[in-house]
Amino acid sequence: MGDTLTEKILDDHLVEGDLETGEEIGIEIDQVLTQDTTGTMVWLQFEAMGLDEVQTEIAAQYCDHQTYQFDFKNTDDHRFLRSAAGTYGAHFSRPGNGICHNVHRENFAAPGKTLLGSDSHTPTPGGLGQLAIGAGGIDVTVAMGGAPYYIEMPEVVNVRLEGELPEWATAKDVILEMLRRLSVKGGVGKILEYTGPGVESLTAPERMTITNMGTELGATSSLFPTDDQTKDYLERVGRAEEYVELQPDDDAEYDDEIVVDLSDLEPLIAQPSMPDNVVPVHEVAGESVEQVIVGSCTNGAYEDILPAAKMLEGREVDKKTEMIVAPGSKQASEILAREGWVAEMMAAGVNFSEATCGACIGIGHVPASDSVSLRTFNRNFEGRSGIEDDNVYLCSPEVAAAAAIKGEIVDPRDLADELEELEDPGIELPDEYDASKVDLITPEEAVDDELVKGPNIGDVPLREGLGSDVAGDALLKMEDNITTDHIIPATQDILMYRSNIEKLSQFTLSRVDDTFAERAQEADGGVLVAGENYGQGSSREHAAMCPMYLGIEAVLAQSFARIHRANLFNFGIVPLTIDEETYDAIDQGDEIEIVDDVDEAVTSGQEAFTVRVNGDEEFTATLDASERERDILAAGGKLAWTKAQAEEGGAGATPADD
Ligand code: MIC
Ligand code: SF4
Repeated sequence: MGDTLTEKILDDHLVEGDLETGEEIGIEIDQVLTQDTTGTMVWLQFEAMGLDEVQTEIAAQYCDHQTYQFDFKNTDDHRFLRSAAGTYGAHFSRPGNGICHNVHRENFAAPGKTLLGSDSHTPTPGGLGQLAIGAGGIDVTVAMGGAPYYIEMPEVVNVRLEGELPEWATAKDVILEMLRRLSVKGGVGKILEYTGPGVESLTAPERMTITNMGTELGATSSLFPTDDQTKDYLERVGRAEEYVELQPDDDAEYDDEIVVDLSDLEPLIAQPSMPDNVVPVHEVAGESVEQVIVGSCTNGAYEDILPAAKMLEGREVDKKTEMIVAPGSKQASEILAREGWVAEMMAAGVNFSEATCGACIGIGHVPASDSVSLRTFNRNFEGRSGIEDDNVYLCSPEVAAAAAIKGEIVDPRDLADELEELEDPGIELPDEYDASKVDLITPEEAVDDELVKGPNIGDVPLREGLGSDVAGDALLKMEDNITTDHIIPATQDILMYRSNIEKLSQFTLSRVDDTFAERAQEADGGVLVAGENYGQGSSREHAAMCPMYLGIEAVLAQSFARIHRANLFNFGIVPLTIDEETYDAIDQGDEIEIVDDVDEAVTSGQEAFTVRVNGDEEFTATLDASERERDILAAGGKLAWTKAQAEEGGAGATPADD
C-alpha cells in the first residue's frame, strides 16, 4: 500500500509517534508565521519562556490585520512586533505590506516544507505543496523555539478533481461547492488532499484559494501535489530553485474520497451568515447590493483582482453601489498600478485600499444598516463585518464585479448575455512578480535588538495548576457553531486590547451575551455549555485566554473545533464532550459539579467524568486527550508546562532551553 502526499511530508518531519489516524504525532516545523493580532502574545510568551533566538528555518512576523492604526495601541503593537522580530531573528513585514498568507506565499512558501502559523488560514500554501497548519499562538511560540508540534494524526481524504472549470466558474466555486456538501464542520480532524486529472488545469493561485478556504470546512489542512503549475508560479515569483516534485503514490490509500467534477460547477455564493450556506448565484439574483469588496487572503491576490479589473474596464460601478478593492499584498497593488489597472479601476468608480485584512474583521468599510455586502472573503459570520444583523455574501471576484456593475446580485453568465462584449476574464498570472521588497525586513537588516513595549502591552496571564474540584454555574448556554468571533470579536474597539488581557477579557462572549464578562467575574468561576463545533473559525488563543482570566474552568460542548480545543488545553480549561441528552438537560444558570477529583482524573488518563447538575441528576462527559494534553492541563496550561519541561530537560523542552 502506497503513501498519500500528506503521509510523505509528515514522515519526513516525524519526530515522535506513528502515522496512525487518531494517534498523537510530533512533527518538526520548518517555517512559522505570525501576524499583528496574535503575534504580540506569541513574542510575549517567547520572552516568558526565556527563549532567545528563533530556531526554525524561517520565522516571519506580518502586520496586516489593523494597519490603519486608528489608535496608538495598534501602532505600539506594530513597533513591539518589529522589535521582537529584530531581537529574536524573524523577518518583519511592515504594516501595509500585505496579508500574512499572501506575503508568505510570495516570499517563503516552499513545497515539502512544514509551516505553522498563528492564523487559521495558514494552510493557504497547501496549494504549492507545503504542509501548512494553523495553531494557537503559544503552539507557534514553542515550535519557533525549536520544539516539535504535536497533533492528532488526521484522516486523509482524497478530493478527486475531474474535468475542467467551465466559463465563469472559478476556484472559489470549487471550495464553495465543498462547503455546500460538507458544511463548516465537515473537515474537522481531516487533511484534504486534492488529486485527479482536474488538478493540472488549476494554476497555483487558484489552488491557494481552495486551500485557504479549506479552513472554513474545519480542516486541519488542505494540500495539492506539485507539478508544472507549481513550477511556473515559483519561477514567476523568482524562487524556481525551491521546486520539488511531490505526488502521492499511485496506490495511496485514503480514509475517504470525494469526487468533484469541475465541469459541473457554476457560479456559487454563500449567503448570510455562514460560509456553508451556499447556493447557485442565480437563486439569489436580483437582490440589491450596496457594497462590493474584492480582497482578503482568499481572493485578494493579483490573479483575483485582475479579472474584476478586466470586467470593469470601460464600465462603471452602479450608482447605488460602492466598490472597494483591498489587495492581499502591496506587491499585487504595485504590479497592478504599473500595468495601469489601478487607474482603470479608479476610473470605473472603485476605491483602492491599502493591503490589509481590515474589512474582513470589521475594520473599515462597515456595511450600512440593513444592506447587502458582497465580498470575495472567506468568512461571513454574523456581526464580523462590524455591524450586527449584517447581510454579507461570499463569492468569486467575477460574481463581485458583476454585482458592482449591475447594482444587484447577478449570475455573471446572465450579465454577459445582457452586455454582449462582456467575456469571462479567465485567470492570468504576471510574467514576473516584479515588485519592491523594501517592506520586508530580513533578520540581517533588523533595526532593533531589544523589545520595545508601549503602555498597553501587558503580561501573559497565568493560571494555577488544575485543582481537585471543578464546580460552578453554567454561566452561558450556547448553540451550535459558536465562532471565536462570538467569544472574542476582532472589531477595532476590541482588537486594540489583544496585548492587554485584563481589558480584552471584558469583551468575552459579548456577542452572545454582553453581561457575560461581568457575571463571570462576580461568580468567580463557572463553566460554559455549547453545542457542536464550539470555537470554530480563527486561531486566536485569546478565545481561551480570556475565559481563563475570568475564571472559567471547563467547557462542556457536543464537539470542539480543532484549534480552539488545543487552545483550551493550552490555557488550562478542561474541554469535556457531552452528548445531546446532557446538552438538553443543562439550562443556563444550573449548578454544575464534576464529581471526580479532576486533577487526579486528568492525570491518570480517565476518560469518563461524572457531571452533576443542580446537585441531583448525573450525566457522563468525556475527556478525549493524549497524555501530553493531560499534563498540559494539569500544569495549568502550556506556558507553565513548557517551563517545567525545560527545567527537567523533558520532551517539550526547546533546544534553546537546554
Ligand atoms: C480571522 O480571519 O478570523 C483572523 C482575524 O485572521 C484570525 C486571527 C486573529 O484572530 O487574530 C484567524 O483566522 O486565525
Ligand atoms: Fe485577514 Fe480575513 Fe484572511 Fe483572517 S480571513 S487573515 S482577517 S483576510
